[in-house]
Amino acid sequence: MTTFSAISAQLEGQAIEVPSWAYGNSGTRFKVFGSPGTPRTVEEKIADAAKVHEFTGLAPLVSLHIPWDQVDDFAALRRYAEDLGTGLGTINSNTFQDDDYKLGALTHADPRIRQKAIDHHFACIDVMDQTGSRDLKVWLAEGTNYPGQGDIRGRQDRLAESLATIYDRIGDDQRLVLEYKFFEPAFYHTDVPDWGTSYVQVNALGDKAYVCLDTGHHAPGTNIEFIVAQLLRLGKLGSFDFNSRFYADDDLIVGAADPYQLFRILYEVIRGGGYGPDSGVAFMLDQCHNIEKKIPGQIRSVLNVQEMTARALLVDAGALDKAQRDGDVLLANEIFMDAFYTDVRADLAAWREERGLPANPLKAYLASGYQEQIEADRVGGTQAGWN
Ligand code: PSV
Ligand code: MN
Repeated sequence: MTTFSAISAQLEGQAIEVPSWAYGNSGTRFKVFGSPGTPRTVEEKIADAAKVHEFTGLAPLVSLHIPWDQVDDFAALRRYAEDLGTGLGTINSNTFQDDDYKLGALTHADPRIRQKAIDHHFACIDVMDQTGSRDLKVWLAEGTNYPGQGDIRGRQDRLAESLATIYDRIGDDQRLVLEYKFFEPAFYHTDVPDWGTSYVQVNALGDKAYVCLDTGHHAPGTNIEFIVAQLLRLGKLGSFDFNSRFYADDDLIVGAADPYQLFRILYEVIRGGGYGPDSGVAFMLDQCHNIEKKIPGQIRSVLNVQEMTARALLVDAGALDKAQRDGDVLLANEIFMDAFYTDVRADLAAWREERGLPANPLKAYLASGYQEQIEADRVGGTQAGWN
């Protein structure tokens, strides 16, 4: 099997974007729990995100959601983030919290509402110009609840037209990534339910449009690594939203529900050329921490991705290829499982120390006093959440 020292250089430069909304309060449709120390402002969210990077060296960018993270001066926000040792990453549009969008946004039958949604995306591109962000991530809460409610075909056509209008505004160094989700909030049909639909739509747009794969947005049992392999093969895997699901879009800590699935996904990423300095794939978390502390939750998440990346890099590609060609089913599977079962935690701890990072980032964060400090300082104001 490949040794850790043979792959350790490949762990250099790994970057996992963290979502600003992970630091705010969130919950289920039953209850949103507040928690001491929760940020009240975008700046406080960024300060918390910067801690994740400080202790792990893995999270150099914070992804923003507009309008949740709307500020008057995004250039100043960028400087603020950079002063804290982090940066601003993907900009997420939001067309799912306005009454006008009840029956759709980019797919709506009413041209006024479609234009309003397009204008929102133009505003997001203006933000990107100031933050220096590369990616505009579009997730649409659009679809219908009842058969006959909407014209499924017409909605696809309107979606294509709206996306093309937005895409025309995307700058030369920018990209549009279209996220899919198989259900929720619409339950009968969803306008971008799967990777195929996202692929068809972005392929029609051009070279600067890609698919975003959110790991929580598939039916149970879906072979997500197959989708990864296919999209990389097609040159259209733009980004990941990492999280874990047990039942639906649970948005739990990545690698918590099924570390082996995360390993398999990362193996296909590496196999398909999606990992490393030349890859255009953006790795992002899209998670919420409803009951656990948020900053430690994010630290645990990026460490889970790092750990499974290291294990996936350990797969002996040459030996695996030979076993596959020889038709040696059991040996091929054993080579794969050997890497998955390898405990890399001690090696990663040493690897971090060599780079001036704490061997155990979670423990170091908890001992740093930052959590106690924000819990004492952040009194009053309105805690951030999905608003
Ligand atoms: C939708 O479920 C989603 O995955 C999209 O990425 C949204 O932008 C995000 O969640 C909001 O948390
Ligand atoms: Mn997502």
